[in-house]
Amino acid sequence: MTEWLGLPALASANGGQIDGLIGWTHIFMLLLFVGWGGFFIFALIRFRRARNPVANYAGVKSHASSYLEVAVAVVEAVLLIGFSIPLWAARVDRLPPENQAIVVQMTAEQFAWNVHYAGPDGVFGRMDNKFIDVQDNPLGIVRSDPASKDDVTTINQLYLPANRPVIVKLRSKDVIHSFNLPEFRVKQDAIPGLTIPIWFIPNVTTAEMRSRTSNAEFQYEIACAQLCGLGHYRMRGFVTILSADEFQKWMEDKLKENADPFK
Ligand SMILES: [Cu+2]
Repeated sequence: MTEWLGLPALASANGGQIDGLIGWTHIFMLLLFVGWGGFFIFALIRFRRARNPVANYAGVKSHASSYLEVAVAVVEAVLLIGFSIPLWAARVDRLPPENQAIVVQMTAEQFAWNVHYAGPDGVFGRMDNKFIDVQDNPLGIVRSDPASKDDVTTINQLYLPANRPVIVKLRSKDVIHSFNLPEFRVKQDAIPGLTIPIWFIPNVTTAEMRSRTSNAEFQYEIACAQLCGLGHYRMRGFVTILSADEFQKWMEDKLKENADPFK
């Protein structure tokens, strides 16, 4: 219904609502543009100098323009109160329960995305800045913490299962970045000092999207949507949506890799 907007292909269960809101906003704004534009042209002709050589000190008596303005305000209030605020509340306030979701910590830094999974125990290992090592431990995970033993980390590669809520806990190590997944209609700033949760339900696997777009190289991307420094242009990650089984397998492979001291 919103193809005319030319948005990227939709790949999340919740994105349709956002597209709908964007569509309605465009329609209302188009109506406003045409309405006010028409009124402007009417005023130019109606009050032209040739017809009104002397200024009219009494001015307009009719209340038509006041009613019009009230109507515009009502439409805008409906957009805001009827659509935007409930959608915002649903997307931001009501997170799905963590035990039914896959929870990922995403830490932005100049200029990469650090992805952190809790592993089978579901508990993230502690992090401490004094253990940060740019090469080996960019998140400063405390290796002596038993909860960190099965943690899985990747850089710029976010793997997720399809059709399950994903909660991303967004952090930043340095400046403000913005986590943008265009196909999932997700965009949230990462603010240093804050952990901001966002959630979405991806419902089209990478393989499905590849066949749908007949592009064998199709990749979902993570874009940084805030100019965050000189390397901003290369702050680009990838999202791979797998089926539940494939994701399970990927996670097991990662755990094996972690356990292998000669990796
Ligand atoms: Cu950035």
